[in-house]
Amino acid sequence: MSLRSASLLYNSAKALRAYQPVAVTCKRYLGETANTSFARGIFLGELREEELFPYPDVLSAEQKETISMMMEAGHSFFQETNDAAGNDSNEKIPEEQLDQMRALGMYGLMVPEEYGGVALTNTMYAKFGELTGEYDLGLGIHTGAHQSIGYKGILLYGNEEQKEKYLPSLASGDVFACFCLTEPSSGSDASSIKTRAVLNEAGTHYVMNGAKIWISNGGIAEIFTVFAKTPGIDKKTGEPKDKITAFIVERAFGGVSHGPPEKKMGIKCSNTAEVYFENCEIPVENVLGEEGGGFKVAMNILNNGRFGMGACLTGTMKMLIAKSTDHANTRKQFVSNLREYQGIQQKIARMNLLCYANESMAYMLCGNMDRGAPEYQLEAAISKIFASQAAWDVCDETIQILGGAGFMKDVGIERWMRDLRIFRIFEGTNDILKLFVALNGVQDIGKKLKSAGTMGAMMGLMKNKFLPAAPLKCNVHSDLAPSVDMLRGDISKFSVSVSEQVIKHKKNIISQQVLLNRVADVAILLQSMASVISRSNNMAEKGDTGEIVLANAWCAESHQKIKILLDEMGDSEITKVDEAVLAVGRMGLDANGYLAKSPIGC
Ligand code: MYA
Repeated sequence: MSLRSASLLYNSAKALRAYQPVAVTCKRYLGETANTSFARGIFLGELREEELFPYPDVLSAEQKETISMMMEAGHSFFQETNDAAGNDSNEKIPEEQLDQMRALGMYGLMVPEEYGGVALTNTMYAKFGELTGEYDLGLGIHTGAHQSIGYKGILLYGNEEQKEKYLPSLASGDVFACFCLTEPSSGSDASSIKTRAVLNEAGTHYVMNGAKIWISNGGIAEIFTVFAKTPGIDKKTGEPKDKITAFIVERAFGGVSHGPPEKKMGIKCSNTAEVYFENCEIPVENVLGEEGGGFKVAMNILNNGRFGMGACLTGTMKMLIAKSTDHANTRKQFVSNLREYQGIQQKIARMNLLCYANESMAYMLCGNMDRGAPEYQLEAAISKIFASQAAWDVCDETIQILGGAGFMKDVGIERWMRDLRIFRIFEGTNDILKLFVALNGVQDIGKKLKSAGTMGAMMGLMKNKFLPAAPLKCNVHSDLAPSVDMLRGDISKFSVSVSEQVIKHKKNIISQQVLLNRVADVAILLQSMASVISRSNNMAEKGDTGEIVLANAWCAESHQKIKILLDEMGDSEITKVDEAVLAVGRMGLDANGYLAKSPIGC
């Protein structure tokens, strides 16, 4: 790492202190507390354009300059010092390199200046996160597990004493943090954790016992954000009932130990380990947030951190696209370079569109967080689902375009594929997050239908069936009009179709996972259409209409997919097909493996 780069980053951190971080306010959010989310609006047939326009442009000129300098320093670090392939094969980041990262301020990117951090906004952090995505996902998980979730709880919920005590050493990277939620019997079902903490008789300490698994940084952390059950009383029944509480636990408290580093498919240089708590005594002042309020603390840390994945994987996708175009532009097969063939052009188009939609959603999310959006949990889940799937698809196509070369270890794409696989699983599996998105929307529809009464609801649905969501009040570039019309029409049809399913299935809709997956898929596509329209319009307003072609292509393709998904939702023939497929699944489970006999009789 060159000193030049290091000083650049120091200077940029200094420059940043000259002005307010998150200086952006957005009037429309002031005083509002609930349900201002665009994604929630679409379930109700509303196109909440005040949540959509203008596309967040939240960085001041100085902040843009600062982040550019930091990116330059970061590129130098990754190109000159970091050895991603070496980190992968050694399953470790060398100590000297960790020191360089400390010196660069990479462990305290969003920590306020008074606690020794670089005080980046969400959007600035996202942009810097693109770098780790471009160069080394394993290293990104090490730093991300530390600051995106490891000590995020202290930033979001910590009181002044907790912040003063813990943030400086975490921001400097002198000590590492981790996020301890998952347990052997509690993965997606996060509220079923068994780790328990009980107040001692003196009322001074909680005594914690339990085990956590697959904890990123678990073997190297000194500070643990731990979720454990604590005894409480059910407010409704007055009966005893355990509730989840969040704790800041220091390894130094004693009674904390960890297992060996897990052997993993990818992100190998990041440490993953089991963590055990055995009569670990935690002072009462180390409760994070309210006693019994830990589930919401956990969920909100995850919500708050999820934009990082969308940003980070934007960096990955851009890098993979560049490798693909480079190969397609230079590799000759048959009569011409690969670039001349439609099959390749289609792949390059799809990769670009996926990256564009992902980037648009990720920066819409963190930009809205920066301007004070009170609610973004669905957008965060959607961004995480989309980013992890899109990056996987882009990587898969990169390997396909490179052909045999893509499969060779030395060419280096296989590492990306191994690293990317976990992104669809951790930070909430895409499967569980899809259900989360769909069920939240369905719940809102249920409430609306209830308040309208059955007759009123039916009449409303009949009326809305043929009406697109209201025309936009704000001016959108005329070339985007077809996309806006598709979005308006699709939101309306989506809301009506899901409402019909809510009426049909009533409470039983919770178990209709095939249906709910379709609902989530449409919601994700609608969020992506809205984001690319807003972003390309923002560029057009600045005189650059070049991205409209991307937005229109994405919207046209998404519109086609939505049409199919909505048709499937209401079609009784498709329902029969679904049932037949599910029956095969159940038979497979009963057979405990493959169902059929050998076709050759042996
Ligand atoms: S960490 C492990 C990640 N684990 C998970 O994500 C667990 C997934 N499970 C869940 O999220 C929950 O259990 C689900 C709910 C969603 C299934 N926001 O009855 P409920 C409220 C706000 O539905 P359940 C890892 O992998 C809900 O409204 N509130 O609950 C690290 C309700 O409230 P109320 C929420 O059925 C990997 C209450 O909770 C949310 O039990 C390392 C109960 O709800 C929410 N989201 O299950 C990654 N959900 O009672 C490194 C629920 O008031 C990262 N609620 O009605 C690095 C990234 C790279 C960045 C790099 C940049 C540099």
